[in-house]
Amino acid sequence: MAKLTTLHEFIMDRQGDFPYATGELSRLLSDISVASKVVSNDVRRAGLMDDIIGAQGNTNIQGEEQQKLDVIADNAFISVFKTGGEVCGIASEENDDFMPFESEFSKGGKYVVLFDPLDGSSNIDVNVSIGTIFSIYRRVSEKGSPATLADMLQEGAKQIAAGYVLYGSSTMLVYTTGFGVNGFTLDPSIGEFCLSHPKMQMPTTGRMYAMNEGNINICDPGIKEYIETYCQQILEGASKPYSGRYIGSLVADFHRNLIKGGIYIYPSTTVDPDGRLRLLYECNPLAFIAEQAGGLATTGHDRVMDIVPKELHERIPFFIGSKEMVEQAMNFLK
Ligand code: AFP
Repeated sequence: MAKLTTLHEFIMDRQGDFPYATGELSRLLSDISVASKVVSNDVRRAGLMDDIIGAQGNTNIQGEEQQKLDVIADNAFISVFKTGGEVCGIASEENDDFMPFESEFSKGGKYVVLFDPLDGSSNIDVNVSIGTIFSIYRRVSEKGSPATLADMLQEGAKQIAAGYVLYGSSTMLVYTTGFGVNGFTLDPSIGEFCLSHPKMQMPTTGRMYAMNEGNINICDPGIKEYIETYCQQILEGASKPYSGRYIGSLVADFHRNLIKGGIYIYPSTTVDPDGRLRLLYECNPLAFIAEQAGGLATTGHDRVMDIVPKELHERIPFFIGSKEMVEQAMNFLK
């Protein structure tokens, strides 16, 4: 068997991509991998443990019912960020406000992390793939002081790194630091993420579309037209229409499209006029990965990573995936 490259080895080898690197980003990425192994372990045995599965009994700021695993995952990540020393504050989908870390040790950290600890958590009880999505920015506030809201509200184009962990048929960590996208599969026998998907590229087009089509009559009619014209017809040279594939876990739908080609659409609707997905925790990190892999992420009109965020839990309409497919869909909205 060929020697496997572990995530840790890979991160260390890549430190040279940043000429003045001090190793903090490398340590932060390693910390994320540690927390994700803890969460993966809990996800894998959720069905057996009453203290892991089911609703927590609270709703989060989004008005969504929090699952016990949402809270467990949130705490696992916050705990590694608080104790690592590289991060001066975080914002998470599960918390109303951002969290500046108060210790002297953390105040010296130069990064902030914004994350969705468990995306697709309504799928937990039915054993369908879920994931963690994260985004790392360099702080804009002065080092040595607590993190501020301005540290959190930066355009996606300023991300230093972004990634996700998919708790699927295997656990995978996929990330970028702006030098391409690489994917690592957790080998449970050695407890290490190992490089399994080097230099990931999203096909420029694909044959799968993901949308909650229950919303088809409450969104821009251009979307229905796009789906009827491109996705549900037998196009020239094809033997059948595209396949509709909607998991309801963005991270899982995105991962499939990253590998096989496809488009994910969550437009604004009359029920959610700003869309449903969160700019800071879901859209920006996946947009960074998509672009690094040759894909595209827009609101249907504008590039996601150019949006200047106005608030922490801001939502946007989201079109992400294979470049040609996203461009085609956008043409119907003009
Ligand atoms: P949850 O994390 O609250 O389950 O939300 C999942 C999500 O943000 C995204 O992962 C899904 O694609 C989308 O929402 C599902 O929304 P619908 O249930 O409206 O289709």
